[in-house]
Amino acid sequence: MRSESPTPSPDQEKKDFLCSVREGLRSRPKTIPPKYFYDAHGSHLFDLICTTPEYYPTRTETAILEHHSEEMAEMIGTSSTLIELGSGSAIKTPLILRHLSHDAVYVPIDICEPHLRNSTQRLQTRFPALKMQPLCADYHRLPAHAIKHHVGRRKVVFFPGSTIGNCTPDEAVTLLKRVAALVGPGGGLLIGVDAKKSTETLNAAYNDAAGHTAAFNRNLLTRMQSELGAQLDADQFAHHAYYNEPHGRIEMHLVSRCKQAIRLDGESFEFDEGESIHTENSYKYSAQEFKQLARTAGWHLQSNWHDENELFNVHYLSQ
Ligand code: AVI
Repeated sequence: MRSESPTPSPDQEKKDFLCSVREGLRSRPKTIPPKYFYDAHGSHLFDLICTTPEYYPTRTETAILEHHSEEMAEMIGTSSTLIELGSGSAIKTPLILRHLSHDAVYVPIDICEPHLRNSTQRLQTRFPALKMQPLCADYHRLPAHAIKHHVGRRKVVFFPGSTIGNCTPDEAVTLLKRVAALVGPGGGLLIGVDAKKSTETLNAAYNDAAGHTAAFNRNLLTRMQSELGAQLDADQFAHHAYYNEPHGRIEMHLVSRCKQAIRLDGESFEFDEGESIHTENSYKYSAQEFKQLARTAGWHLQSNWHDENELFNVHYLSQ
């Protein structure tokens, strides 16, 4: 296992975080991009969310992969370079890796370095013959030439977990075009996409009884305090997540419980009682809607797998 490409320096990461938060709190409505959920603690909280009874996407997608991974690996090509975007704990990845041959290469890409290191080590122990080239990076900023040394090999991106749903549809098209440039002609994309379903099921999934999603959301405030020196009272912000049906998305917010201010880097950001920071969207797509979206980005649907209740889809796309 060797690590490619430089990790963004801690100074640069802090600057980016400060700029994004400052810009987001100046805008109306106030927003903070969801990528800042994923420091080591946030990544751990996300893993906990995935184990809750209410958060169906993880177990549903895992069951789909368990049943169909052999067929999926055949489509990927058993000697290909498999690139995983936002690999995180890479819990589902072994389901695919177990069918790849020894000359395949696995390239996990994640923004959280400790998470990337630990999960790659775990996978390397389990699949010692497989070449692994972890890359610590923000995949939204990845240039097309980021995956070097793979000339002549088929490249396929694995993007599970419906993370594409955290982009707006326009951003999703941009990202899908970027993925197309990354894998080049003949490349493929195996992607998990959460489907539209009842408001009740969706609202429960983002408001788990154990409170892991609330902690995940509020971790943003804790990060602002510890990393940026923001002065704020985290207890005075409430987790609020609901399905916005007209937009086909879950929205997550941090809602101010009172009139208050956050002080950050010499600036004061005022909040009215009930005013929110919009922290995440999670778009849901029917199989047909996603096929159409992917088409706009130049991808063609080759295969689709789903569970019997059609809660979740896994698509294989080619260019
Ligand atoms: C990573 N992403 C697909 C998750 C989702 O469902 O949108 C993030 C998440 N947010 C709250 N719970 C899970």
